[in-house]
Amino acid sequence: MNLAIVGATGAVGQVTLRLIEARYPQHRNLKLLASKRSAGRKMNVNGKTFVVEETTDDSFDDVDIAFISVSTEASRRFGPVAARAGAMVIDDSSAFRMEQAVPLVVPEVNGSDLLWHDGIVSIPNCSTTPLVMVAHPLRQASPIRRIVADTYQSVSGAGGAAMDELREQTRTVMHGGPAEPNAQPQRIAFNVFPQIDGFNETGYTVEEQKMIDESRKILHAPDIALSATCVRVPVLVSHCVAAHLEFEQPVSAGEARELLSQMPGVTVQDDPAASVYPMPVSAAGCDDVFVGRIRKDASHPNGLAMWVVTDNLVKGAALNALQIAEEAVALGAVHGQRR
Ligand code: A2P
Ligand code: 11C
Repeated sequence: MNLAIVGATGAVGQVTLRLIEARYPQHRNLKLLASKRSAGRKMNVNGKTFVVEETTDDSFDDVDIAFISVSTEASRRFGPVAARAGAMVIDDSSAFRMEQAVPLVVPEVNGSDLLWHDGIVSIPNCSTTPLVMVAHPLRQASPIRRIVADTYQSVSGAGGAAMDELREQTRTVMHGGPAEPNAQPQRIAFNVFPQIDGFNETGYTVEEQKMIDESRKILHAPDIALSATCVRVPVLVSHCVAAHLEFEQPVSAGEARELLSQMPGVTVQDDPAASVYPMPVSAAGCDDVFVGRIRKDASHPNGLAMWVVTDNLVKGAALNALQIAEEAVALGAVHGQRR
């Protein structure tokens, strides 16, 4: 298969290349694409030197699968172009996620939705994926009525420039200097702020509304009541979610631990007496969604509370995209309904 990585120089693109080396060490049929700024830059993947090319309308001839991790604007421009050229597009932006003809896929949850794609498949927002990865197996115990999810999101969700800004601001503040925000709406060093993306007229941010809409679509559960508060924290990699789930019937913490430990891609880390629970520093670089602090929700007889952490660049983005490609190959669905 010929694979194109659009945004190969970005935070997610770099992780995609590392995962390609780990999962397909012989694969060299790659095209590395980015903006004009990076054209000509050389990058080594699987022992071969590739020259990064500017993404243009002609970039996708002979491409079987295009992984796109750029801005929403650039996805809107190049996604349809790549799909028309015959590539299966796996897009990491919010550009197409809520379109009816576009499956929004976490393979462990709704992989069979790949059977009806029409050229473009979206991957969810990196804070939605960990939430549905834990909600899905718990539905075996009882249907979910309501979810309240509060996130603690690392700066890498906002891209490489925001990561540089956290490093730089931290150094500056430590030396008594000012901390002017540039890549983010507020100072991030030694601070947290409850704004990721812009605000809707409802008072929710776009990021919070994505968690609500995307979770319902992936879980095929339009009636689940959902609320989210998304917060940026001064962490480089990994997003955390404090999740409160209300079920139709009571579900015990033990039952939840059992179901979660059987879910592919989920690891239970839950031994509070030994201070064992998931954290960004231990999840960073790992494939799985980690869950701990699983307990009865003191505010509701049918509720459970838990703490969920995942590497937002890995399962939150690059790994999920590669797993979609693998699942599409296994289902014979790379070309979707187009042919
Ligand atoms: P470039 O490095 O050339 O700017 P991040 O999420 O870390 O900010 O990375 C964004 C990625 O999207 C980078 O690889 C960036 O390339 C790429 N990108 C941004 N705008 C475009 C565009 N118009 N066409 C193609 N790639 C783009
Ligand atoms: C963040 N979750 O942490 C966002 C980035 O719709 O894919 C991902 C935005 C998206 O800033």
